[in-house]
Amino acid sequence: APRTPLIAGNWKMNLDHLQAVAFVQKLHWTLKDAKHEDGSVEVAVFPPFTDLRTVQTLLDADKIPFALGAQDLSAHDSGAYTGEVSGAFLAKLDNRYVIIGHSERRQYHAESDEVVAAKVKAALRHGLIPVICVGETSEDLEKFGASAVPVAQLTAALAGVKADAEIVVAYEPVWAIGSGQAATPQQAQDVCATLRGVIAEKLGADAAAKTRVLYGGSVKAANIASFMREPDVDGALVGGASLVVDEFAAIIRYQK
Ligand code: G2H
Repeated sequence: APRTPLIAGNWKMNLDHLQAVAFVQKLHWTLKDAKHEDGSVEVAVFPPFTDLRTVQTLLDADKIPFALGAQDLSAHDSGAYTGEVSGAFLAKLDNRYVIIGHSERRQYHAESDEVVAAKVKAALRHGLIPVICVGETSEDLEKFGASAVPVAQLTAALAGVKADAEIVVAYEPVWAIGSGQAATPQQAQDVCATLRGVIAEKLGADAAAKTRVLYGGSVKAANIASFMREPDVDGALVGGASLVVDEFAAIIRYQK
């Protein structure tokens, strides 16, 4: 397969830096000899900002093959932006990824498509791979169907992005987030394929073939394989189930 599957754990506002150490060590021991060790699946964890330094030190010291990512970043590089975190700081801490435009940021922090687009550019400026989250609410789904809102959000987020930029896209229907009610594999496939079409249109066929498109929303060990069997689903962005060592390890060990 041309695209290495990505299993990403979005911790949201859970696990402080001491709990993070215990969690990452336990996950690593649990996964000994798992396929992520041979590079056939990439694993990434997205802890809160205050954990990043500690987790980076642990991954580095114990040669743990998880990629590190942040849950957000500032659209600005430095300056008078109280409470914000620059992509430059994240890059210095060996972050590979940064989640941008998660529905919880859009909902609770009023992040517009314009803010998301500015953050995508900031991430790329600092050599970070943006994990661009898009998805429709249940009202959107009723009014416009599944793809219209995700397509509009991704189109806006890709404004000004160059064809050779590495990005990841995550389709997270808002009605499936933390609800226990995941999309069906067919629903995920349909929207992920449509989003790949947007990438092709905006960044070209090469980028569309290379870019990982993830599904997110109530992914767990019991349903991961059904999503991974779909040709346009290249991995998962996992919330709640990424906080339970055995559950997240089982997701990483999925068999198609
Ligand atoms: C969607 C997902 C992770 P959960 O937000 O980003 O969370 O798996 O808890 O639905």
